[in-house]
Amino acid sequence: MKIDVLTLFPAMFAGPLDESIVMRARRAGLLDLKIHNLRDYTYDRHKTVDDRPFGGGPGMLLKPEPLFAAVEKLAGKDTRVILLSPAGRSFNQAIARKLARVPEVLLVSGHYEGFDERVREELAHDELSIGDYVLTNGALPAMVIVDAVTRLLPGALGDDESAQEESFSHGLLEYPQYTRPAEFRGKKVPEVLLSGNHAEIAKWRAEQARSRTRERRPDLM
Ligand code: 9D3
Repeated sequence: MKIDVLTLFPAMFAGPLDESIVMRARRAGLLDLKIHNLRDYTYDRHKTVDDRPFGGGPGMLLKPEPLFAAVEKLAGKDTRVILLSPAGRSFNQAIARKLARVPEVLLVSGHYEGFDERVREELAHDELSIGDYVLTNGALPAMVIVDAVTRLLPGALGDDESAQEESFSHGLLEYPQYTRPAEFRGKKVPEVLLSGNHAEIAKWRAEQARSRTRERRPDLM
């Protein structure tokens, strides 16, 4: 899979995507990730990326010309172009699974200035938010989406990680887990987990997952 990211803050991307499962996927050739600076697509002496909204009002808007130049350069005819903004539909695991099946994606990061509406109309196939809170720009959302999608690429997870993934894909929260020691600072591991009775353990875990989900995330049930 090829993912290109267009951003005004390319330096933010150094680090999070250079570690762990994402870096392993990149090294294995499963993910071809490239970060591009929107400012490289400006055409004036001052490298202007934004301007004031027609009709007045607070804030600035990203100008269409650099965005059009960048997207036309970076996106092929089969590239899925996705704007990142607080006004997008909410990213979730179902969207991550769909994106993991798209060969070429271009993530266009906004920031505290919206997009000129013509960018939405002419360039974007979709617009995503990562949740209902206000960030300073779309760089972290872009990294979140790259991370969530990359671990779903075939071969990205090791055998152990894949097996875990399967056993937790029941749509509930995880049951409580413990490792050694069996008693720590006076707190004992639930007896059933030490019993060796696998049917009882499975029953206990299922009940814990259910009650925990009912308590914390009834929306999932
Ligand atoms: C005046 C309206 N503001 C929206 C609440 C403007 C605005 C604030 C912050 C526009 C952009 C931003 C920067 N955030 C993103 O670009 C962004 C984002 C987010 O803030 N939260 C969750 N998901 C995303 S995806 C992109």
